[in-house]
Amino acid sequence: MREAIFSMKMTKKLLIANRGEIAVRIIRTCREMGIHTVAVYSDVDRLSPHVLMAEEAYHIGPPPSTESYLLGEKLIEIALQSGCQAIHPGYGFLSENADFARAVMEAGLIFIGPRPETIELMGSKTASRKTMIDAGVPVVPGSKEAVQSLSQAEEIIASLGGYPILLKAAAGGGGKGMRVVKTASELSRALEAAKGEALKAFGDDTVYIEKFVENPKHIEFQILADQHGNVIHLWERDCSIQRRHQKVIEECPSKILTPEKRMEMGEIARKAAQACGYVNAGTVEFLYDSDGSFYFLEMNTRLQVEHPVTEMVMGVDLVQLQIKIAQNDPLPLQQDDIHPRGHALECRINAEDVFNNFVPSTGKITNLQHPEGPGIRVDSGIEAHSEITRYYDPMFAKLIVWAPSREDALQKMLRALMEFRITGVQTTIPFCLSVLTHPEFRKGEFTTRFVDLYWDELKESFMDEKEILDVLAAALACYRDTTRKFQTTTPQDGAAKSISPWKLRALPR
Ligand code: MV4
Repeated sequence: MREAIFSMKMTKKLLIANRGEIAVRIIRTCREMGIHTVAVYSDVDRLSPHVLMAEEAYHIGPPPSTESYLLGEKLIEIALQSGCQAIHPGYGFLSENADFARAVMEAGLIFIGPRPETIELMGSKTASRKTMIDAGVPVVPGSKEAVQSLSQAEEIIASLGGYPILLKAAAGGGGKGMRVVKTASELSRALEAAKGEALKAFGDDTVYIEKFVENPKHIEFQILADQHGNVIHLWERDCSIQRRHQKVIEECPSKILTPEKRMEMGEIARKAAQACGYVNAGTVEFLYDSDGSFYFLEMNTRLQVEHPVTEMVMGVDLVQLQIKIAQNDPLPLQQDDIHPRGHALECRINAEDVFNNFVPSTGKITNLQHPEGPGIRVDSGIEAHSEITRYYDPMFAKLIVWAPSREDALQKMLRALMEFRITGVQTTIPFCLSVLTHPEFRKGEFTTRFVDLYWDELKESFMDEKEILDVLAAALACYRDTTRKFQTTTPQDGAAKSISPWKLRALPR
């Protein structure tokens, strides 16, 4: 009887309002669930893997996302016309847009994510802080309301026990509109600057004050909540390794949490989800201070880039669970069913030139070989001959490894990164290698300041490779010159033979 009721709401066809690796990731689960997929694509994505893998695909517009992947109404129309029951937004683009979620529902479709009201509430830092305080979830000590004036700010700071403090945009997130203030003399200018930046970034100049936590770790808890009141957590991910507010390496579990602390934080994360009537998959972010205190930072109302490390250690498919929850199935797992096993690491692979200040690197992928073997997973949105353009996020793939222990996972990740062959664009693989081999990372003793703190050492380590690459490039240029000289008599033949693919394969990246 239960089966009969739930099968009425079975998702048979689903539109993926996204591109790249996450669109491919979602399509894979849909195939396993027998759900037909509808992809959408911009001009430059016409031949992308997510388009080739989906059962159907529709062109939506020119490359800029404002004219393609962000056109909510158009995506809804395509979903309706192609007979979809649901839309999966992935991450980024429209995934945390409450108006889009509402429009999807009003069109009679299922939005695979939380309720629009939850997205809205969590979009406001001041409103979400208030909700958490009322629910007994610890937040960083700070102002309850927006800061109205300099004198009011001074009062609040005095009540917090003084400096350092952090000014944050109420509409913010991702570090925009954030200003550290270390002394009273800086306050006035910092307040103006933070307001200006907030207005520019979010169209809202509301800022508030938090005590500045100087050496925190970024620990986040994965949440799953169904429409029947069941809320569970799937333990934590440590995402402290970031560069300019972009995560670089994530891991599960965190090296430093004790079983007691992990349990305590997990229960608080559940409480946080319950406090906002959370449904579907979500993430509760905490700042974790060196003394063991922790504070709610924000809740991400979407599937996250780093979700695979949780999948590997918990043995679950989060996309499958998202779809089941959205079609009103009860959670097939209870808290007691979650048994973490082993250790997982994820490296984000970006098309960026680490030897040139991480500028985006674009171009055609000429040669691509993924690492393989036990415990290795590559979630990629590209293939050989794909073109990486300047229009979208530079992250084109993720390398995830699983092993019984952190030490084994580290060794496996090093091996896998060195096995990764990609030519045509520069990638952040050398940077990942320098982080993974750093003694403080290996010890697990790192905070969100890791990259800044050890920048010189990290740079020296990956620049070493640059020298080798330069020597190899010079050698290759010489080799080409030499071969060309001998090919002047038969140019047609010579062009094809100028360098053996076997020799190319032997080159690092
Ligand atoms: C903080 C903080 C220290 N103290 N809040 C950065 C992005 C935004 N979501 C919150 N962030 C921070 N908030 C207080 N009161 C330090 C950071 C922070 C950070 C947080 C998580 C991961 C990486 C970070 C890098 C720099 C600063």
